[in-house]
Amino acid sequence: MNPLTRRMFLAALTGAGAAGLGGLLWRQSVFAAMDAGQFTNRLRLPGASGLYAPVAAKDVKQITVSELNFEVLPKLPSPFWAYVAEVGGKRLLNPTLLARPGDQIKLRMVNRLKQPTIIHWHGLTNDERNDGFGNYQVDRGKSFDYAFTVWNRAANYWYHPHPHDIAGEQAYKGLAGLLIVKDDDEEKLDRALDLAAGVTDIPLVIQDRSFNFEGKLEYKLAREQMFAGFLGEEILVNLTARPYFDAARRIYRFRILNGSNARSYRLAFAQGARLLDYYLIGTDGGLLEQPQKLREAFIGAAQRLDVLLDLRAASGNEPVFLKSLAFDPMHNESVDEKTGTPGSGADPHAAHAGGGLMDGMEMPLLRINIKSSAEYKRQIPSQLSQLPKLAAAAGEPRRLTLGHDRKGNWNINGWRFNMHETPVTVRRGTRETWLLQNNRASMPHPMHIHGFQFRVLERRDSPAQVKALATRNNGLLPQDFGLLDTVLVWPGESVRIALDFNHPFSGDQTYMFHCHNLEHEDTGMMIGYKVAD
Ligand SMILES: [Cu+2]
Repeated sequence: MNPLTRRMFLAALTGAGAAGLGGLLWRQSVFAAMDAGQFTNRLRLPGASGLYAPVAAKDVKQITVSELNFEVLPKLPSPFWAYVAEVGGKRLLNPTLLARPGDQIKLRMVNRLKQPTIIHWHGLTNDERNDGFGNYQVDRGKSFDYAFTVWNRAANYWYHPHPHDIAGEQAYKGLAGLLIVKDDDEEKLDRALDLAAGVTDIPLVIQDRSFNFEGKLEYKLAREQMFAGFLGEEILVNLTARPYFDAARRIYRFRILNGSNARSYRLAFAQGARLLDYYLIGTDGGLLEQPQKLREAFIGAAQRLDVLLDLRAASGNEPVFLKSLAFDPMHNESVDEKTGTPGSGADPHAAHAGGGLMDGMEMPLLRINIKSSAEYKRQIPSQLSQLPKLAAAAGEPRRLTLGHDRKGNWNINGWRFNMHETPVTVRRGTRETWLLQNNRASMPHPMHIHGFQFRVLERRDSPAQVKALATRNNGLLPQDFGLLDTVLVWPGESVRIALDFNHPFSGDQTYMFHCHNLEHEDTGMMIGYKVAD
């Protein structure tokens, strides 16, 4: 981090401590920087080798989980952990694995870290062994062989570490890659819009990070961050700080992954004060049936939003910024203060201020420069794909309440993670409705289920900033029309989801259901659940 940025950061923190003005100070600083054109680092894009390089997943025989050096900030090498694959004489870091439904993936993970690890294939339907979670982690120097079929539909999946208690640190230090499954619908869209991977069809991995004075990645959790989750002081896109991207006046597809440990974003494309329309075309589980026109959307940790941005709607050549709009992640706090917050360390307000750059602050993420270009006449198709029919279960839902104890330990129904227990059992082939209820005094929790994708049926008691984006009377957001593996549940909110526990694996299978705020996961906001055969 350059000294100017550090000063701005300190100013923001001091402001927060003195009068709660940190947000304002930080915002002013960032926008001053933005005006001065400080988005001067070219956005990293997947190339033929190196970071995010695309490769057919079935051609990858080995992924070595490695410690290496990587210039996250320009010319400042930092210790960095990466999934390394050698394919066709090329060395790939956190490769973008490409597959089609039905592909067989067989690869060996070799752990060269000095601690245990395991890879979780986020969003994919796998048997428990191939799903990859803490019970299957392997020690340093050991390896683990995966062999599975891609059962899921085309979508943007991803892979990341899932060891016990240390997933947050491992993901933070660099371990995360995309797994993109494509099918005929995807190719139809490519043709309709003349999209090309890495050029006009671009992954955007959003992650917040902090750096020490040497520009090295720093993961230090203050006590408040054990509670709130890690919040970094710089937002990186594709591991690029203050990135820019030169674009033509045409339609772009952005496959957005929130790869942050804990932070949520309220994503918008802005030209000056004007927000541009964009189109949500897909979610965690792939394409929606129809594009949904929006101006903003929330994305919680681990979620994916697949969007189209039509830069023909931008005026002049003023740059467009992808930014996160301001929001209040803990809108019930004021009520909380009257009743008194529970226990030391469990004060959401303290947690709120403890991070580097507060959650919910308005900030620019990526500058898009509009360059003159050849005429482009394509239009977004009105029909994209077909989703599996939504089949909800009858009867009472299974209730899962998100809260914390007096010591500030997050839990689900009062349960904290115990690797020897599976407090929930469901039967293979059955359908269930789960009611995810977040306590009033809480944080937004991005709840992730392993093994299955689900549909959202209803949102109740959503905060006003969320309700304002609802498009139907059961409170559903545009992204709730798609298949999801992670859903953001706001303080005080109740979200009903429909699950279909139908899968092709015989025998009992154990999976995880947890908060994807990785510090929450690591400190126990996770349960095992069993799919009984
Ligand atoms: Cu959480």
